[in-house]
Amino acid sequence: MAASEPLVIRSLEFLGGMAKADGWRPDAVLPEVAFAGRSNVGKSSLLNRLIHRKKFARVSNTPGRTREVNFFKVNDAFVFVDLPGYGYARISKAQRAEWKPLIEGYLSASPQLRGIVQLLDARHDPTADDEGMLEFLSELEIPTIVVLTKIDKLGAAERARRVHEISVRLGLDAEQVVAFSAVTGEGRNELAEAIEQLLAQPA
Ligand SMILES: Nc1nc2c(ncn2[C@@H]2O[C@H](COP(=O)(O)OP(=O)(O)O)[C@@H](O)[C@H]2O)c(=O)[nH]1
Ligand SMILES: [Mg+2]
Repeated sequence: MAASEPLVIRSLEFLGGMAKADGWRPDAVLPEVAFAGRSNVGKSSLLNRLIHRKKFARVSNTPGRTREVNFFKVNDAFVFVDLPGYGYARISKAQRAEWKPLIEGYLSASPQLRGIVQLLDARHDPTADDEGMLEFLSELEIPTIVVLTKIDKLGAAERARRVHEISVRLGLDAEQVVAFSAVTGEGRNELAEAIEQLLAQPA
């Protein structure tokens, strides 16, 4: 029998969106893993690759939902949470200031959260917002997986250098950092295994 791939997705159900820091969210019953990153970092593309479904991005990219926290039940066993992308230069200052309280509101209302998948663009240094987010997660002692997206855009030498640089800069071991490409699928199974490990932890 062929080894099965990690995190096989059998079902995916959109549960709804949380629009305000103290707003509605689905009952926190199942274990949750949340996905964070600045706008355009490749979050929708990563989720499509991870889940082998287009539904995730279709819902999350619907106008009005892009600035919400969106909840998806997977395999009737756990919940993936798509956090709003932050730091997009073309949105207004007021909209820019919205994401932080909303993400904080989500984090404080989520006793079943097992960890965060934090996306960073492999080609760029972490932004001030990225560093703020990572600092915040580490203060709250939330287990965090760092994913470097769009790794296909770098050559072999460059990518090794970037993985090293970014892990040193963030004070992580290189094993805590997953190099990922939504184009080639590289890193999909490594990320899936890391998520399975997060989900297996107690709350
Ligand atoms: N080359 C390459 N392009 C990517 C990758 N992931 C995303 N992109 C591109 O980056 C842009 C933003 O991606 P998207 O998934 O919508 O980002 P989001 O705003 O974080 O959801 C799109 O033009 C994607 O095609 C990747 O792994 N490799
Ligand atoms: Mg998106």
